[in-house]
Amino acid sequence: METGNDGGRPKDLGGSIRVENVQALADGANDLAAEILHRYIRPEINGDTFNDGDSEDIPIIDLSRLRDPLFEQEETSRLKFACEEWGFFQVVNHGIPGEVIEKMRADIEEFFQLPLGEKEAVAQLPGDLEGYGQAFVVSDEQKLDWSDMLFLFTQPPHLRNLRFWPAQPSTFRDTVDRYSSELTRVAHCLLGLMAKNLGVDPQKFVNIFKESQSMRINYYPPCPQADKVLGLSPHSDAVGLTLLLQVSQVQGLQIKRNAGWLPIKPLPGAFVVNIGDVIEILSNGKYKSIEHRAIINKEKERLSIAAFHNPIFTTMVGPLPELVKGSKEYYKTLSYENFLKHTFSSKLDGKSVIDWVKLKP
Ligand SMILES: O=C(O)CCC(=O)C(=O)O
Repeated sequence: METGNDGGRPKDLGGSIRVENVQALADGANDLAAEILHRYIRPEINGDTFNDGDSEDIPIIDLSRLRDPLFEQEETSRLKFACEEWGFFQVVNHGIPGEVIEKMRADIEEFFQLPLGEKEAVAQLPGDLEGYGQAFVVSDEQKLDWSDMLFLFTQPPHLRNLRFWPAQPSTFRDTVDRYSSELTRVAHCLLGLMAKNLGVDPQKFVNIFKESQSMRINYYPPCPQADKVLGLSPHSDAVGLTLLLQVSQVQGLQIKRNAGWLPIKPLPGAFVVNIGDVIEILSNGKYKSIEHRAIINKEKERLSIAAFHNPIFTTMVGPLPELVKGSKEYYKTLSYENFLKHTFSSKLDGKSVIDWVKLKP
């Protein structure tokens, strides 16, 4: 595995106010002082509406059919429908060896079981995003998510900062290296097909996203007040395309569909894929990023790994001219760096970032 150096790594994107480690809080959750718990309790979720659809309705894309001339067209149309009508879908038969996924699961679980002091060897530094800690905490008043995370820049290898890559378990770095390369291949295949469906040169689309992948590894401890807290606040992803692996069998992902929350039940071995804000902007709104959140289980921990495929930081992001033809531009054009700076200076709040990029009618 190549080791990291500083060249080209984004700097000054912002950081997060340091807050309590949630896994440690959860260990004593039954005796937690009311004023600490208060920061996590969300009165607003009491009145949530749920989508009466079925989790199993979410489209399933079979990558092996996309590679088979006999089924390619039908599956490509299914992908188009998934992107236009859902913004979320599951990908099966993606070709990533089961042992790569299993090793990733095992190493992540082992990392989060380490004593707090050992995990903190890769803790975030003030003002930085990478490492073990939390994100999007920008004020001492805001409600907090019931989760910890490890955030890493994973591709290309020269952007890695191994300072934040756990040395324990000893296989962790090689495991992430392999997993992240396999995911890049799947993401590029999907991005190429999505471009084709949009009428954009597939290579152009792949080139926009080819140089940058980051990973957010989420740890959601159980909480005795699970129905009153959130693991991750409602948000859309400030990226191109996300490939999410649910590490444990505990469910928690919910997506906003028709104004109600729909729980998602990942198929064994599948990735849950979602369109991010950058594709919404590039496609001039033809494909939309979808708000989602994570809820907490009362008894069991939950882990997930979100792999984000992003443009490089200097890329100007705006509606692609070939997708504006004959209509209006619905979004401003701005550098991806500025877009991220805005994202990381705010708390997670639904689609507020994309609303900020939208041009007034
Ligand atoms: O844990 C999940 O299912 C969702 C994770 C997520 O939305 C994220 O990391 O951005």
